[in-house]
Amino acid sequence: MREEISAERIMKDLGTGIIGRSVLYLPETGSTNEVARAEARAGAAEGTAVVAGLQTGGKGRLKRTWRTPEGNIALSVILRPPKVHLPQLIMVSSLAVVRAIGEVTGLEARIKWPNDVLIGGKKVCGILIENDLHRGTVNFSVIGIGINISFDPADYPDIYSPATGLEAEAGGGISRVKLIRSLLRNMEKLYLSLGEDDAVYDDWKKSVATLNSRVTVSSEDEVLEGLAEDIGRDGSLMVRTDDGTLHRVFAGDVTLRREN
Ligand code: BT5
Repeated sequence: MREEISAERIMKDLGTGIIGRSVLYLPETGSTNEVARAEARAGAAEGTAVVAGLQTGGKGRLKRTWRTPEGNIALSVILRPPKVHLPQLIMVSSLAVVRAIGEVTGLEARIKWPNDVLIGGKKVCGILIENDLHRGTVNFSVIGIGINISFDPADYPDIYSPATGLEAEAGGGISRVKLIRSLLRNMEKLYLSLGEDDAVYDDWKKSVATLNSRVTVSSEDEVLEGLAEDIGRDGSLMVRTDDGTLHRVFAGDVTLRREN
């Protein structure tokens, strides 16, 4: 029997001050990011989380599709950060996913720059951050996180890179409620420590699997091939092409292929 998910079960004794102080649980929706954006526009408090048990119109980056069949997790959190913290939101969210997976399953997950979380080289989570700015200030950011729990990639032949789910990797059942609670707690801890020092950046960088490997980075106007040498505090990837030039690549408009 599938575990029951509810806002009450997610919020009970959660112990966070901001993230998850209000949770909206929808058994089924189009896209939690769309719901969260509407909630944010209507004035929802920072930290409000929208969780769905199934998405019918889940969004990836660059107008791609994200699959959330029943039994998986789609979650979006509304934040209202100062603009200087925007580049760190992907660090906060991807590292929080890595830590939550570690806590709940014991599995070691790694980050594929910019926005994927992998286990054993297979994608287990994708993150889509959407920012709403007005005249240089942030109205809100929506952090959308999709995690595969009970997911069989064979059902989706259109998924182009290797994918997996936590239950297949762990070899047993995973509590979605536990994972969501751990994720919200880890997000809060990391989010609140932004700006204090470089701890979030340093820890995130240690979890990025892309460094020191050869990569192909595709954007609309160019394809770069080279060595991923470093990652900046602004989240940009530094790629050294074979002619010796160092290129700084920003996440927004690129896809990345790791060459093995
Ligand atoms: C992402 O895009 O990986 C961001 C996914 C964000 C999903 C969350 S769920 C909660 C919130 N609400 C939303 O509507 N979205 C967010 P991208 O890097 O563009 O990767 C998309 C590609 O991953 C697709 O084109 C497929 O090839 C592949 N894909 C789709 N569903 C997948 C899945 N469940 N597991 C692994 N790969 C998948």
